[in-house]
Amino acid sequence: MIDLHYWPTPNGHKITLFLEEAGLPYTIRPVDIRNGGQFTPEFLALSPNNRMPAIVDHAPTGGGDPIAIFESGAILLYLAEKTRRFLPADPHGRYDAIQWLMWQMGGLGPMSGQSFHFNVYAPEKLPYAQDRYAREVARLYGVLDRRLADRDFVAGEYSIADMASYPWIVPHEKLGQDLGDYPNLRRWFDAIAARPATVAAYAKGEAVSSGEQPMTDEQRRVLFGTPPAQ
Ligand SMILES: N[C@@H](CCC(=O)N[C@@H](CS)C(=O)NCC(=O)O)C(=O)O
Repeated sequence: MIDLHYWPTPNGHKITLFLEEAGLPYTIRPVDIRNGGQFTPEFLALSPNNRMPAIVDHAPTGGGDPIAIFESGAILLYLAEKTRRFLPADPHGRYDAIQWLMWQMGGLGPMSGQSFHFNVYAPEKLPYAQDRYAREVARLYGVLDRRLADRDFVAGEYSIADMASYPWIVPHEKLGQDLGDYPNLRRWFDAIAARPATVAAYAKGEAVSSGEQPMTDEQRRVLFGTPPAQ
């Protein structure tokens, strides 16, 4: 019913987390971003920003033609509205979840992505960039830790706000962050990691691409340099 255009990165994991929790049938269509899968005309027709994830729902809510959606936050909202799950119905809870989803999309995700890049991928070590993003990620971890001080999940019940943030906390060690400094975040992280749907979602990712092999020069050019002509 749903095609998921996907590669096992944090933004990709967000969507498998939802689909596994909801038990929706889906087919993974791998987009190998190291080898240019995001630049094919077929994928760009779905996701003009040449970034995965994207979905095509062949049986959209209300019927009609298949619907294609890119941007992981928009996909999570769509799936939550389609299934009426993982997004509270009352306005207070609903906008709690939505504002923390936006917080992840605009803050935790991009800052962690830059921190990862300068810690792991950058061919030269740039202490200014590493420190700048490490400090910002630490600040965001602190925000999330305080939010979780008096509730199990970001918006009370487990929601799309948690599914959006969790995959970006997974690489905390590579970002030089210590969850021991954030006890509420640590408890939340361990609780989500133990959910059967989380285990299943990450196993799906392993089946698509196992682990991080060193990137070739050509793969670095594709992912971080000049893209092929579109
Ligand atoms: N804001 C986008 C970001 C998606 C994104 O950055 N995807 C990365 C992998 S995590 C990607 O497809 N990269 C391909 C490229 O940089 O060419 C979302 O949340 O969906």
